[in-house]
Amino acid sequence: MIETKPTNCHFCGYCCAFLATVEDGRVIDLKPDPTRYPYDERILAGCRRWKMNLDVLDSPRRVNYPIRRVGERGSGEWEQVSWDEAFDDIAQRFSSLRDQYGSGTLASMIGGPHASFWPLHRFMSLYGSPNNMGIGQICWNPRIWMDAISFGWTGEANIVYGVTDALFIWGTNPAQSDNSAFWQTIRAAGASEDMQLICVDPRFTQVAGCADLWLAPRPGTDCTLALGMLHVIIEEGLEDRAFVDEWCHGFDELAEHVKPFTPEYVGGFCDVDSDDIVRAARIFASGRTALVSGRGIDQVGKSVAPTHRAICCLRAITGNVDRAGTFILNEASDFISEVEFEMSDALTAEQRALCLNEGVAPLQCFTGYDLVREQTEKLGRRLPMRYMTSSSPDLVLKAMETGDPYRVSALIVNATNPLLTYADTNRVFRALMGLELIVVLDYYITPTAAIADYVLPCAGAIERPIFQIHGGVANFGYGGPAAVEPYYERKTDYDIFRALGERLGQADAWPDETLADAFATQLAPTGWDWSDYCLFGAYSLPPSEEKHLQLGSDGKPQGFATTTGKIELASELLPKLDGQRLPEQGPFMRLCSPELIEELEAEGAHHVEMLTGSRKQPYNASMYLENPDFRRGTPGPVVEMCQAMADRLGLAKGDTAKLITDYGEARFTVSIAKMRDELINVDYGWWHPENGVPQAPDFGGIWESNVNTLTSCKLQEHLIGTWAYNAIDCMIQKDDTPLSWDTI
Ligand SMILES: Nc1nc2c(c(=O)[nH]1)N[C@H]1C(S)=C(S)[C@@H](COP(=O)(O)OP(=O)(O)OC[C@H]3O[C@@H](n4cnc5c(=O)[nH]c(N)nc54)[C@H](O)[C@@H]3O)O[C@H]1N2
Ligand SMILES: Nc1nc2c(c(=O)[nH]1)N[C@H]1C(S)=C(S)[C@@H](COP(=O)(O)OP(=O)(O)OC[C@H]3O[C@@H](n4cnc5c(=O)[nH]c(N)nc54)[C@H](O)[C@@H]3O)O[C@H]1N2
Ligand code: SF4
Ligand SMILES: [Mo]
Repeated sequence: MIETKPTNCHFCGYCCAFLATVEDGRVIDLKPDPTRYPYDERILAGCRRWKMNLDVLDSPRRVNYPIRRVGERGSGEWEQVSWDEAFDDIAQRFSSLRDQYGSGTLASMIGGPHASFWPLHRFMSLYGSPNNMGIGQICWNPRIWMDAISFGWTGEANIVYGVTDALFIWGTNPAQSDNSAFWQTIRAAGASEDMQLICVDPRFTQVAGCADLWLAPRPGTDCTLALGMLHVIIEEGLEDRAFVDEWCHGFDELAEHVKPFTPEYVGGFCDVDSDDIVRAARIFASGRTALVSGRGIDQVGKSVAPTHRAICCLRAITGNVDRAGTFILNEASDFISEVEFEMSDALTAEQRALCLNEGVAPLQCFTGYDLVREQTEKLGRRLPMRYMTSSSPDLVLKAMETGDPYRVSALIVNATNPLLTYADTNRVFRALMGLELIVVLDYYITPTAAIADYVLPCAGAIERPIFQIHGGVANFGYGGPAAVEPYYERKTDYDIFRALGERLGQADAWPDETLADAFATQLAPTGWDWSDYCLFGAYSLPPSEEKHLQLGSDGKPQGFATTTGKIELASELLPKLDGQRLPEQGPFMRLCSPELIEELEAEGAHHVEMLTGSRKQPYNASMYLENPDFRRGTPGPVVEMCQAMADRLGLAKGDTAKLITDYGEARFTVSIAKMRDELINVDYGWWHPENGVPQAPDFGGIWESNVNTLTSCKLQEHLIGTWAYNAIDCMIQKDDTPLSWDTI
């Protein structure tokens, strides 16, 4: 029988609506569905991935049955086992390890937003372990934390034609990371007379190419740049006086704080023309301004939190908060929030105390969470807890390596490939190789799965329903149903954690039999039925403005959910956590010791500044590299630099360059790009999925051009515990050994 079923792609966060033609439980055709959200012709026109869906559904690389290691860890010897056997054995071992070492002994690793992570979090909360290692600390949390501390909650840029006067794209490159609808919006802004487009990026990105003003600061100096803009705005009296007087706390302190940040000083420190700083500041303050930031400022180490705080201050003193066309604070979700679904409150005080970040990263732990919660709850909101308390990999790896302060012996790896994407591959590899039990949930035997004890095959898009809620910090969710039952014996992540949970005495906490049932439960408070919702594809309400003016039960404007009820330019909360009231630039993370620099300079190497992982279509981190069409266009990983720098270093396009830090080395093909001088930009995520199942000794080629062999997760910033992937350094030298990428 042939049927047409609605479903969604999930090769990126858009989760575009599709119609699947299904014959006997198999998808035989897939096309965009213009009747449901999310559908946007511009998205599909810009997207090269969606056509892969059919291939990925039945790729010969997919794991279709649970498999268990039989040989040495990493030897590539596996046996197929039944689900019951896998669940029984894993649950029993998790249980005895907990008896032996305590409930903190199980850790988890998660990655980008490929799946709903709350089933994992629920399982871990009920198991009693706070030890989730998330990517969030360097990807999402810094902005969410600093927004919540400054404004009482977080929000989104609200870009509206005819309303927004200026759009700042700061440390993000949607042309490659989001190369569809949002990128089209930016291009249109660049072309429009009515909206000024300002790009802040050390590289001349496609966004820079269509911007009215491009600022290319020295990496990691953005906090100072923002303080310089605040200086100009305040010196020139461009602030929104009425808004500042009524709704901002600590303006005079801020004014005093930014006095030294003259355009001349800031221009020198950031290596930006001081006139451009003045221009950017005037544009920011001249009307309705929206700002979108990204990885470029989330991954610079010590200055991450202050950079976000300084941007909050820019928005606040110019009145660009909760007004159309600027930055709109999100509403609490009408559906059941992520935080309730992940059941973090199930952790006892004793289990919370196992959180390794306590006292080390005082915001990104339960102490910090509770302080912020006290504020956000004034207006009935709560941040997701497990993301915001997830532990620093530095500390969890240390507990794996040394048993200090207790032994972390087991690991769940859910939808991530940490041997490529976590910092310091050598260290991650060593720590994981020493564990007693590793369970990986993935579609494929990735290099990380290759060193697991169990690989559990997951159902992906098309085979599972989706309700994408972005951590539940907004009243917005979208997605749709599965078109087919999972192929072979694959299971959804939800089914896997429910089955494990049931075996560990958690049955009562998993009342919903399927993921679709759980989504129906989650959506129920909105009055929507899951199947009706699936016909439409989104739950959202139009954003409302100036919510601080809405009257509370006491008849007074509700204000902002902060200690003072106002936007806190000077934070009353951060000093309680040993943080600063006002944003201050921090030092840069260094990966090369003076000894390494001296030794390699003597051999002709050069010490340079480095960015890593700048996004490039059509790949995503360590995924989609096996697609032959993609590889024809982008055959291998590159290190980019400007022509002048290549000339100075005696390098030419196509040469091989070896990069070295204290942590390791990796080799890349040289490519020339327009960007700041004295700076290299290095690809990330590269391995050889096309070479068959990864196993020892090369694990799919992860020791050749894996930029994370150079990086470090050592704690940099002492609020959130961020580390750095940008604004770091490395040694570079020419290398004559051919790269394996050249041969495909
Ligand atoms: N040097 C450097 N390192 C970085 C970054 C950088 O810029 N530079 N960026 C960092 C950032 S921001 C991020 S988010 C991370 C990304 O890091 P990861 O999320 O680890 O990267 P991916 O390669 O996307 O790995 C996703 C894995 O999940 C699997 N997968 C996909 N969907 C599902 C699913 O639904 N269920 C399950 N169980 N598995 C699934 C895929 O097959 C793949 O193996 O990398 C971080 N690391
Ligand atoms: N194709 C593709 N798309 C992706 C992903 C992917 O792996 N591939 N990953 C997804 C994920 S997990 C994420 S988090 C998002 C990230 O999406 P984005 O935040 O847009 O990340 P990038 O595209 O790397 O853009 C970061 C920009 O910051 C600049 N930058 C680096 N250092 C600095 C600095 O110190 N200051 C300033 N001002 N700029 C700096 C870089 O040059 C780069 O252009 O992308 C998502 N989309
Ligand atoms: S990859 Fe992203 S943009 Fe492309 S179809 Fe899939 S969900 Fe949409
Ligand atoms: Mo990310």
